[in-house]
Amino acid sequence: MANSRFEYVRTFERENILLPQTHIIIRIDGRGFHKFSSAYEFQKPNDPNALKVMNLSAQALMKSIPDVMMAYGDSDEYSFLLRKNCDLFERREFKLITAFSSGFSAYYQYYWNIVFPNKPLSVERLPTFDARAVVYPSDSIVKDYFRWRQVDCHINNLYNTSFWNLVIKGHLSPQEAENKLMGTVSSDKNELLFKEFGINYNDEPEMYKKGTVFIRDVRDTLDLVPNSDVNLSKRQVERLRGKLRKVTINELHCDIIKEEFWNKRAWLLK
Ligand code: DGT
Ligand code: MG
Ligand code: MG
Ligand code: MG
Ligand code: MG
Repeated sequence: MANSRFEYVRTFERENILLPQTHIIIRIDGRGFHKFSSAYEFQKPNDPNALKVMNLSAQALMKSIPDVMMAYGDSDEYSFLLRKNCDLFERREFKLITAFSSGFSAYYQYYWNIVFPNKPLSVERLPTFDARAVVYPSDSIVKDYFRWRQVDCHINNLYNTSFWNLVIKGHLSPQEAENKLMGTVSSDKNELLFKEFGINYNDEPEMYKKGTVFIRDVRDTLDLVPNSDVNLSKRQVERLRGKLRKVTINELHCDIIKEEFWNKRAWLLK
């Protein structure tokens, strides 16, 4: 672009460069999905097809950005873990979060039309997602981050499963169901589900209880991910990204709280 006397306006632009050699996690979350899910009549408490749209979108985004090593999601949210040393968009925060939120929103609309051919999206209520990026300085905090999201998934799912059984099968009003659950702990809800509705919470689908995990499974090519990118040329980094792009992405619905998950997949945090 030719220099012009207007060029100075560039000096007003600001970048936030995320700290190098730290783990970046980008979390996207559906905007106003409380209303969105009721407008499109999602099944309660979990709509398997709506979750499928979320999962297909997360997987597609992960495929298109080889620096994403892992994704975890439930409800209307997904968290994406970037390779520790990755230099995607020179780690510019705004570029990262806008790319993830717009990318995810585009995939969501694409897959919605495939999964719900009989529920066209209305221009008045389109699905969009916000995004935030956070850097975490240590492996243990990254693990705790994902544990936090999975515990949140569990607590919400147990509550929602109890709540909607009380309303749909127990014929309580939403207010009555809320009052009944007030002050209850997990064991109370497990007992209520079993005694009143014959539901053993443990038998609920794993995807609902644990959420969905996607991992880029470099198990067989462990040396693929270098300990540091510092000495890699631009070409070497591109070659690495090309190789990562080809690695299989596996879908899991497993416990990510126990140390075992992380011990088995040390490359995720490399
Ligand atoms: P936000 O994120 O501040 O823009 O507001 P919301 O309304 O998106 O709130 P959030 O993200 O805390 O909660 C997610 C909402 O989406 C929550 O009301 C439940 C709803 N939702 C997500 N997945 C399902 C589903 O599979 N079935 C049903 N019935 N609702 C769902
Ligand atoms: Mg929210
Ligand atoms: Mg939301
Ligand atoms: Mg949410
Ligand atoms: Mg441009």
